[in-house]
Amino acid sequence: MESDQELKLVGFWPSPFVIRVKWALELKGLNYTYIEDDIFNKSPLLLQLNPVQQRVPVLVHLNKPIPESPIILQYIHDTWTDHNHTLLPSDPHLKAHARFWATVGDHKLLEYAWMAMICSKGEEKEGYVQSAIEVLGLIQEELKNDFFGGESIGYLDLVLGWISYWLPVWEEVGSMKILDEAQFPVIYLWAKRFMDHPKIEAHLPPRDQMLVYFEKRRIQLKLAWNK
Ligand SMILES: N[C@@H](CCC(=O)N[C@@H](CS)C(=O)NCC(=O)O)C(=O)O
Repeated sequence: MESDQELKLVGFWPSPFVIRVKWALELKGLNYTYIEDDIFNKSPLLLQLNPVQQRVPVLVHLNKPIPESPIILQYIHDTWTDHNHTLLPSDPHLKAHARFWATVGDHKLLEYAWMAMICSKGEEKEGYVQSAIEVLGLIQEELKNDFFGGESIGYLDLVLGWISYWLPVWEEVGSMKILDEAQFPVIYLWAKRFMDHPKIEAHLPPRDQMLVYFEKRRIQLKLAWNK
């Protein structure tokens, strides 16, 4: 077990990027200190730890900061090799494959779903929704077992995990549907399975607070971006 001094996570409660790191640390059974930051009023600590991007999450291990959630997950996988929960496969091709789909998830699905939530202009919004649905279809084809990681939750499950809890909130806030149970039964069941894992569900922010937060963000960004 790591002591509190050795492992810290700087985060922001509604972030879909921070939660994946929390989940990884919990699955690995690592002891860490969570430090809540405010991305609208960033602390000197965050600016010092991640001066280039000034974003959360940042993991601090033995006083060394590691930013960017996919990089942090990789770091956790590489560093705590003796812990029983493996995040990435050892085969280089399978590893590259998981990283590729994680990139698709973040740079396409998450981006489209986020823009669809913010956008209120009919045609433009529909375009983002359709793009998200298309990518979700491709991601669904990649699921061959209970989890993307095989029998247990792995790196790609953690990166895509926001689909199970954040996406339904974004759908409600944005009055839209992306993850339709009838259209995506496999992903729908995966999302339920993922959420039912005790280490996953124990660390979710309250849904009612998420709805309030993302509705506020939707209105702010819609005005700022003229969407
Ligand atoms: N690609 C990054 C994204 C991190 C990110 O966008 N974090 C947001 C919170 S959800 C943030 O810190 N935003 C502050 C800013 O951009 O100034 C990751 O996966 O860690």
